[in-house]
Parts: sequence; C-alpha cells; structure tokens
Amino acid sequence: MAIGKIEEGLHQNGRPLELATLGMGCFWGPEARFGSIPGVVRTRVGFAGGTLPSPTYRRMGDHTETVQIEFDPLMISYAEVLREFWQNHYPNRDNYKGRQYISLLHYHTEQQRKTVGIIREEMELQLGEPIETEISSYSQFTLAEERHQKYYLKRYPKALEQTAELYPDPAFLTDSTFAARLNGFVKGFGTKAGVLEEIGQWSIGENEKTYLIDLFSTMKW
Ligand code: MHO
Repeated sequence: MAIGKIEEGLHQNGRPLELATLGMGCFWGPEARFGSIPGVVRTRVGFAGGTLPSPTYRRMGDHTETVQIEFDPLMISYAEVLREFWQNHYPNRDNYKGRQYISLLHYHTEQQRKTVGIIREEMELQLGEPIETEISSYSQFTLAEERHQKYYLKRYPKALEQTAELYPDPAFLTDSTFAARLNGFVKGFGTKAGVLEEIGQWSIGENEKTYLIDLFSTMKW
C-alpha cells in the first residue's frame, strides 16, 4: 500500500489547493508546525528568495530557509496561514549568517498580496512595532536535501520502519500529508486523537483510512 495512491483523494477532491512560501528561521520547526494543521495537505522545506542557481544546504548563497505549504483554502484561509506565520517567529530579528534565517514571505497571487497587506497591519498592532519581513512576489523554490524533509519524524527510525511500506520512494514521504502530521506530532504539535479524527474525514477510501488509523494508533516510537 503506497501513500501516493492512498492520498490521491486529498489532492484531487475537486478543490484547488493554494501555495504559501514562508521563511521564519530554521525550516525544521515551521514544517512541523504547519504540518500539524488540518487543511495543510503538503509541507516541504527548501531555499527561496535569492539568486544563486541550484542552492544546497551547504551552499545556499543568498537564499533563505523556507517552508512551502500546499493547503485547502476552504479548510484554512491564507489569512490564517499568515497569522500562524507572524505569531510564531519574531520578524525583526537582526540578520546573522547572511540571509539564511531572515523573515521572508513570497505571495503567489494578487489576492495573496492584498491579504498580506491586511494581515501585516493586524499583526503590527499586535506586535506593537512595524514588521520588517521581506515581502515579494514568488519566483522560485528549490527543494532542500531529503534529510531535511520531515526532519523531526526522521529522528524516529522505528516509526519510519513502520511506514516504510507507504513510502517506497523517499519523495513520497516528502509529499505526504500523513507524514506531515506525524512530523508535527513528534515535535509536540497536534494530538493523536485530533490526527486520528482528521484522517477519518479525509477523502480517501475506507480501507485506506483504516490502514492509516491502525498504523498511527499502534505505532511504536
Ligand atoms: N539547529 C541548526 C540549524 C539547522 S536549521 C536547518 C543549528 O543550530 O545550526 O538551519
């Protein structure tokens, strides 16, 4: 049973998904945080915002560590994604190590650009100071090395063994909603009951639901 098949329903439920690209410090944590949110279908970490071609972790040049999420806007709005973004990092920290950890936001559409303006004002009132996040139109995102994807989940090799059947190809894990939830869960985001309930509502087959629910319920860490 490969997850690519299982999760097809989530990606093809007839509703267009939206992208968000966010830099908020070391990308491991934000991936876990967003990965735990119902409506977030996919999380990936990588590099964006710079000019160096083909950045890598060791050589990212002027790029920034970013998390890119794909979400169902009927379950979580872009405005809510932005609140999550600004409420969970300090956007005016002095740069260190160049641009690697700056607060960075790429909007993907004109609608997103407008929402960014509105929510930024709202968050500035909350923060009590002007927000210095670098905001610009999305141009590209380079996927980081596999070892950085779902980083916290990968600290649990025993759990990975139990999901191996789902991920015959490592790219499956990178793209998986289930793996995103597990990655959030091990980092302390979300609850087991919450994830199990959510899987029960996914638009996938009943057998597949049962498989994932059993797997998570009985998982040995
Ligand atoms: N924990 C690391 C940062 C890794 S993050 C992917 C460190 O403190 O250097 O940049």
